[in-house]
Amino acid sequence: MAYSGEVKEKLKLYSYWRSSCGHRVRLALSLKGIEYEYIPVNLLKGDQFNPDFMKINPMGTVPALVDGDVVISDSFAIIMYIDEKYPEPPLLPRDLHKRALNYQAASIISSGIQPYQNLPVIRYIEEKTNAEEKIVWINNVIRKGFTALEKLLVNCAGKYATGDEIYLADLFLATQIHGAMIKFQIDVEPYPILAKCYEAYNELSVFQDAIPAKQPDAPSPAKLILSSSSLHFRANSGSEKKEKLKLYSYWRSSCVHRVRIALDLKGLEYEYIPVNLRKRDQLDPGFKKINPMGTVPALVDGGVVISDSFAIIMYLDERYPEPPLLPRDLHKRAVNYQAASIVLSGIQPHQNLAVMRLMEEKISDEEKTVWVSNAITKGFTALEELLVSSAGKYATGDEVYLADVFLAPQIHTAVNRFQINMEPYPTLVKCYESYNDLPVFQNAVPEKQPDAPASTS
Ligand SMILES: N[C@@H](CCC(=O)N[C@@H](CS)C(=O)NCC(=O)O)C(=O)O
Repeated sequence: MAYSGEVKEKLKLYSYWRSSCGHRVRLALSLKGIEYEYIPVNLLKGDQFNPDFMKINPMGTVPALVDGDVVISDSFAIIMYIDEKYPEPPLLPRDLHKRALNYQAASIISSGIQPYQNLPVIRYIEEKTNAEEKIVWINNVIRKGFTALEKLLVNCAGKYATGDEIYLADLFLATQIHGAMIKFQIDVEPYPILAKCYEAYNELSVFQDAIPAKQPDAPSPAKLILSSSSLHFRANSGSEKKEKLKLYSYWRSSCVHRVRIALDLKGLEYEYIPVNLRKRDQLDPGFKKINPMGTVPALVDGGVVISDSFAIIMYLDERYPEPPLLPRDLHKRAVNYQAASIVLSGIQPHQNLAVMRLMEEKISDEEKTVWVSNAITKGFTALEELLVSSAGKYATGDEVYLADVFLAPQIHTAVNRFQINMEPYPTLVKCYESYNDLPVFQNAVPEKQPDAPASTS
């Protein structure tokens, strides 16, 4: 496959008509007015495992984007890259709190819903249980996510998710709602804010054109006459407050582990508030007011409440810019986003406590172990390939960046909790050794947290 060449070559998007992740990227490209070549990858026929495609995306998933010499996979990473390379119109508002809400909504979908409704996962559930259980599973996952999104957006939605302009959250929301309704027949009536946003999206030609049924590889593309409509983008400003940070944490959670590293790298002090996941404190109504997804971490910074490690870390990096967690170089930034997102949405959702409990109950303890180890192996193989050419002492060179903040906890968990053999991943091992030399990383490990059982320290 020829994907390197002139810098000004037309962008290439590897996509599958039905993929909600590809759908997000199509929207981003169209909103930016960027033309691209659409290259279909038929997921049903297994084209994603073709060795040529695996060279482009070692995770074997769509979307993947080729922009001259830059090859990026993972919709989150691609969209962030597009927004940084082609800044107009912006996909993130200026106001830091509103930006964080956008990151959070996007991440609820990319790591809290989509990984669980992904084709291999639902095929597996059906195979190991039955078609009925599969439906229950999909319904639960989507309803949990939609309930959290509805609560998250209640105070900020306007015509769209975070006001009257289209931003990142809308790209993720539009595609997730579309998939839920069309693919899984989910009724959105219980989610009036989401339903209202969805109606607003459907009035815009950019959204109308990006739907799965209109893609060149869709089985019978519906040809509609489109009306053009104009979009208005405005940056927002807001006030910020300075108060002591509060981190809701559980010692063993790899998601909070990432945030502790980020806080320590920034030299920020914080109050540690334990949420005992084993005792199901995360489902307590009081905590669910802080994070409607019922997961840790959650961060409170004065009047700003954010959940989801990715959203929190992006917020911290924007609010407290030194030292930066993202390099200046756009390609290197994209590699950081991609590595973080492989961990965030490609690995961690599959080793999450709630999922493992469910697997134990519905399938078996043994299958659960195989499941987790497959997810980690697949992710680590992709990370190894992604980072082999960029790594120095750390994942993308000799400075610690976002990728490292996600990598260190994931490797720590894999080694200490799931006994994964790291021999096939020499780049990851080298990075892990470098992290272990740094006090910031040493102090953030689960075993050193105030709520860790005494036996682990
Ligand atoms: N994408 C979210 C995932 C959060 C998440 O799944 N957290 C886990 C701990 S690592 C949790 O709280 N699990 C409890 C549960 O699912 O009940 C993030 O990065 O914050």
